[in-house]
Order: sequence, then C-alpha cells, then structure tokens
Amino acid sequence: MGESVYINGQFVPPSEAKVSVLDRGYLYGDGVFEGIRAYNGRIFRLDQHLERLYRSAKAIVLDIPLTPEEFKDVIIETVRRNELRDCYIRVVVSRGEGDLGLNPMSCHTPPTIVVIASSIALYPEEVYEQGLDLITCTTRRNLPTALNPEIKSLNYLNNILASIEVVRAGAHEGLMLNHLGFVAEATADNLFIVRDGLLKTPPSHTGILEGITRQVVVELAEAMELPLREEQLTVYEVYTADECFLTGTAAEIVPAARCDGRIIGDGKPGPITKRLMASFKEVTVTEGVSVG
Ligand code: PXG
Repeated sequence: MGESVYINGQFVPPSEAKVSVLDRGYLYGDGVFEGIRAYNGRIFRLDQHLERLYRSAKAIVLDIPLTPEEFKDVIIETVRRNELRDCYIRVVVSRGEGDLGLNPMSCHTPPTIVVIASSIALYPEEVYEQGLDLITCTTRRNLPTALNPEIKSLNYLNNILASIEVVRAGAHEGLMLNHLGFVAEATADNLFIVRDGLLKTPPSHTGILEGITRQVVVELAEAMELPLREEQLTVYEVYTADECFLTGTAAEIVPAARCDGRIIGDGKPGPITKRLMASFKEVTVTEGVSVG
C-alpha cells in the first residue's frame, strides 16, 4: 500500500484509514468498487471506470456525494500524493453506517468513500509468455435477474467461491458459466477466443461484467481490422479454439494455454493474441489522464 489513503474527504496514512464495523459495506457488501491502473503517470480509461462506478451505484440506489469531476480529482490527487507512476487504484464506495437491520434507508452517515493507490501482480510473469492454466468452475455466475454481474458490487462471494476452486485445482484462473451453461467470463477477467481468424467474446447479456479492458480489445480489433463477434460460447469452443486469452485491469491481456487439461491451439500464445498484447501495451502508455 502507498503512503496516503483517501477516506471521506481526507488523506491519511494507511494505518489510520479505518472504516466502522457498522459500515454496510462490511456488514452486507452493500457498496460498489472499481479497480483502475495507471501507467507511466497516466490513469488509464479513468472516465470509463468512473462511468461504470456511477452506473453500479445507480443500480443499487446509492447516491455518491461527489460529482464525477470531483471524484476524478480525488483519484488523481491520491496517485499524485503517493508519487506513483505505475500503480493499481482501488476505489470503494459503500453505503455508510446504518442500524443493524437490512434496510438500506436506515443509513445515518453519508456513503464511505475510499481510494487506495498501490500495486497488484496477479499472475507470475512467465504466464504472459507461456499461457495460463484454466479450469471450468462448478460455481455458476450470478443470475442477472438475481444480482446482475454488470454491477461491480462489494458482493464478490460468487467470484470468490469460484476462485477457491481455481486455487484448489492448482490452476491460474477459472471459467464461470451462466445458468444456461454458456461461458460467461473468468473469476475476475473477461474471455476471448480466436477461431479461424475470428475473435469471439460472450455478449453482455450472457451475464458478465462488461470489462473496460474487454472494450479496449474490441476497439483495438476494429482498428487492426480483425473481425470480432460477440457470441455465446460453450466450453467446447474454448477447448477447440486456436487461441484464447483473458482481459482485465489487473491481468491486462493474458494468454490461456490449457483448459480442463485440453491444450488450446498449440499451447502457446497465438499470433492474434500477441498482436493485441503489443497494441494494448502501446495504448496504455500513450493515452490516459496525466497525474502531472
Ligand atoms: N469480470 C469480472 C467479474 C471482474 O471483476 C473483469 C471482468 C474485467 O474488467 P475490467 O474493467 O477490469 O477490464 C473484472 C475486473 C481484483 C480485481 O482485485 C478485480 C477486477 C479488476 C481488478 C482487480 O481481483 N475485476
């Protein structure tokens, strides 16, 4: 963790950044979050992360007591104060403190806002060259009609249960299927495959978090004139794909080499995956909001 954490209007040392046990984020996972990266002193896709944060908050009827512009300044200032050029930024907004009952309207404080600038390393460096091991998790992705995966809420137990399966299997990541058995996404990343030169990724109505990195890949594919289709996918299509990769803020673009013991393609990062990884690296260091 960095030197200075933003909490409710103040910058304090990490050891002093504390949230009440009565906070509904702690009691119920009643809140929303974002994970953002900064590269070379620029915050990547900050506006899109903020838009998603405000959409998630809206969906759970949580009024963020900052305008998006004010929130943007807070995030920039947090990175600046920690003197970080390359970092991972965790933004958390919970509903605040209330009575012990479930009713969210019982809150008697404004929402709790926290911004942490730190580092994150998800996978060992070699998986970016060798590809990672996937399993299919038995835990299904949340039903969109129950808790919509589009909401980046503090309720991540669905993903954590899947992540426990991944760890116990000794794999790097796991595929989560939706209630119909179609591949939705990985526990903290979106999924793409390549088959006969065509890129495919599950559409948002499959029940996924619509990733910012996923959107970047869609834009890069268009610019590179790589054909791409949003399409429902089965695990069979993952097993038999020519290439497969995952996308996420923390993971960036990471190739997958195996799934449930099947070798995907020739088991090495494919040519389209490699081209997208290279283009992604380029955009991360050239665009973004400068922290000054
Ligand atoms: N699906 C899910 C379920 C996610 O949680 C993504 C896809 C990728 O979205 P982005 O916008 O990052 O491309 C996520 C992202 C963490 C962590 O702490 C989780 C995410 C992002 C960063 C860190 O494990 N989730």
